[in-house]
Amino acid sequence: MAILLRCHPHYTYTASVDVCWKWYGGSWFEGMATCAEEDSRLVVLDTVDKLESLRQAINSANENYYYWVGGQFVSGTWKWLDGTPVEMTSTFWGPGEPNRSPSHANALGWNTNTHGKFDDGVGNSNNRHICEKP
Ligand SMILES: [Ca+2]
Repeated sequence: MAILLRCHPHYTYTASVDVCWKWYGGSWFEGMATCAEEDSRLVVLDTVDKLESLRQAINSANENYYYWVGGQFVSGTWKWLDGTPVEMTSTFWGPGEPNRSPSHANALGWNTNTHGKFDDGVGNSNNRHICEKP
């Protein structure tokens, strides 16, 4: 009998939101490439449930860090990779964010070290990034 696995063996499964995910090190741009190589994408944290469930999983694993996620500042607005808008509320963004500092801070970061919410940053800086596999 075949055994079906929900996730690729190297990915973590967070059942509450049915997400397979894994972090790697590198820039936002490297994250785009790394995830694509694995037929995944930079994670889209577009619901409170997904944000909170993954934050708790990362916190439980003692892997709090500044992570790149799948959003960017395009044509004057913050968008997820699927083109939907990033909700511009304090539910998703840390205090004072996005501050576009420096002005080319066009990549969406997620600071699980501090407020557990979004913080824009410069995409070529090395942090961690999270891929999610559909
Ligand atoms: Ca910022």
